Amino acid sequence: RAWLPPEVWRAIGSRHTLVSGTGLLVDTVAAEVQRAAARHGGTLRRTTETPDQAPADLVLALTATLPGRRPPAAGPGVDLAALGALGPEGYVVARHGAATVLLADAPAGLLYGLFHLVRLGETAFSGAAAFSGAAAPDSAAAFGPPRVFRPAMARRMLDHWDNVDVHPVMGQVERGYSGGSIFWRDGAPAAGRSRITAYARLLAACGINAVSVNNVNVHATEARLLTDRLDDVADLADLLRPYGIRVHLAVTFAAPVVLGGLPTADPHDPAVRHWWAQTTRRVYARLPDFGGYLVKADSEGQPGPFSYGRDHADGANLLADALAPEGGVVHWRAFVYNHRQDWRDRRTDRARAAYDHFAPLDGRFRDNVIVQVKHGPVDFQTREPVSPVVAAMPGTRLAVELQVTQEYTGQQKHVCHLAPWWSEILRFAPWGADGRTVADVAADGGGLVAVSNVGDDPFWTGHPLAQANLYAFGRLAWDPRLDPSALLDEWIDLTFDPARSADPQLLRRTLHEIMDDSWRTYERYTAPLGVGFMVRPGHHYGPDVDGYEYTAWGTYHFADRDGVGVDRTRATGTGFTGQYPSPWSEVYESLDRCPDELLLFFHHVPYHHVLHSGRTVAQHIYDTHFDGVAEVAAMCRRWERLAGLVDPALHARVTERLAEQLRCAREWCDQVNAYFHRKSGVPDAQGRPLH
Ligand code: GCW
Repeated sequence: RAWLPPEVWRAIGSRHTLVSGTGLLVDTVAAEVQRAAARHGGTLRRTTETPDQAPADLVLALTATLPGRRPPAAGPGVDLAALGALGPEGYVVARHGAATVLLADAPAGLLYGLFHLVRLGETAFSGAAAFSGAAAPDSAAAFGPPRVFRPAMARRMLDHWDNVDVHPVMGQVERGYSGGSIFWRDGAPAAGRSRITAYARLLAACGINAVSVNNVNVHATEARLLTDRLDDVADLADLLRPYGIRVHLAVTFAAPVVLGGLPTADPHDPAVRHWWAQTTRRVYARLPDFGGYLVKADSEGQPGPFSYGRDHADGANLLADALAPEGGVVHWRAFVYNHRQDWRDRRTDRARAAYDHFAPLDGRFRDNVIVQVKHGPVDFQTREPVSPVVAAMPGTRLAVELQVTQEYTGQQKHVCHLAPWWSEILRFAPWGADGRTVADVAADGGGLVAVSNVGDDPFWTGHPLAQANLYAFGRLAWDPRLDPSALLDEWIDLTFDPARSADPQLLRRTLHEIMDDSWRTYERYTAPLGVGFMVRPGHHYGPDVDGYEYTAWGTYHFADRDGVGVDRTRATGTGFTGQYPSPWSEVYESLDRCPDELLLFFHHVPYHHVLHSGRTVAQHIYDTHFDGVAEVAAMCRRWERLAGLVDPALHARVTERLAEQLRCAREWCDQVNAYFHRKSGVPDAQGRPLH
């Protein structure tokens, strides 16, 4: 019940296909083709060496099997030499004589190329295919000269916040909205192994190649995955490997103490260094393709180097040194801030924390350390500026972390299609329009990472439409320039097989109408103008405007009778704007130039402040909240039109979730509007009820 149902393999499955090459992933490719052929009437021939000249509609070949790197069938040659090395995951697709040819230097390339052909469907064989990818400028071109596809990011990773045990407060999956873990059940590996294989296949089809299999908050049982429960991790790795996915593990910095019985975890202590080296050696002896460690240290109660008077470079390098001989990496999270802040203290600013801790360490991290930065400076809010850390560490490999799980964006009860938001983030140019983008920094560094939204729910993601977020994340990590709307089409094509629908246009149009703008709709009825939070403390679902206002978590809006927002300017506030390079440093500092949607993130303004839109802040709050609710009501009506056009169980599930979204959106609207009306006394220009 996700993308890649058997029907979407029709084009490939009805052809005569030749697969040549050896390797685990070539076996996977052949098995996929075989399964499709068995269903749709085609055939598969398999060779391990030079393909014969017998005719085929589709040739999938490792270049090593081609003498002189020339493709087998007759016709104009694909000049591979001119195309350059395809790399470990790249591939080339071409029409070649009467055949479609997919070539790769390495097995993973064949696998990703195969899924590319699935996306193309019949057009892959028509001779007039737009085979250049969803957003490439020439995507309308005919199936022209051979083109090479290579991922922008070498590592495209999902972090599961899954616990082996059920945590008393967080449940099994921390911030999981799709049931229990697909990896773990009742304290042991989950029995549904075929489900894990199915998951690996879904991930490979959107380009993901690495998974961290346990929560970054590492509790007692999960800590042991590193040592005496390593076999459980190796079992998972066996299931994920055939689809090119490497396993990573979240580890606790206190492991030498809690697992090794040492008196300290001090990174400078020789016994501690020895323990990590030994332990890591044992991990690789059992699991030679292990990816590496993921660490949340000195954050929200997790142990870290600060306890020993050391900094995060000392901590990260300790693990990096243990991993280096084995070829592993450590993903070291930059999500470090004081979660025991005094709300009365107006000078401490959580937004500053990651930069303040990490920017001074630039240049001190080993090559196999990847500092993993949340995309925004605070915490996965619906709207935040890009984290200034992205532009502050030129001598460090950075990975950018997104949140596919919808902790702050409706918890998979609300439709909130996040690809447009991620696309904005990835295209953002921290040094100004002509400079490198966030995507460039991630591509040159540690890649793109996201927190997974998957669980043991029959639809995988609780809300069936939330699958599109997972799909889009993988595709954007492969190519950050892809157009979000085109990606939605890809997902629709691969999931609903609209060609076979009774009304393909209605299906596609309705899904676009509901999903394209749904992130902005969500933004309209929740916290305004980038101020963030206003969610119910703890579980973070639904409105509570002052819920965090007098807590220790550092997430405040400072609304009073005159105005609202956080003054983060250098002139009068926390100085956070100074963490950005020019021009953003000046743009965000300036009340006039700051973009409306981030105004309250950077400035505290009176309710009568006039936005670029021409409306006052108070009127903007009222209008957007009413609009947001109306848009959700429209989503509900539109979805009704799809009854009978999609699987009835899926239709029912979405209907039920939309009803909850509408209820919750009204609640948000009424609470936020009532709150600001009561604080400010400003009436609504349109006289609507503000309660
Ligand atoms: O947003 C917060 C979440 C925590 C999470 C933390 C993090 C895993 O509320 O549940 O802990 O972020 O990213 O580490």
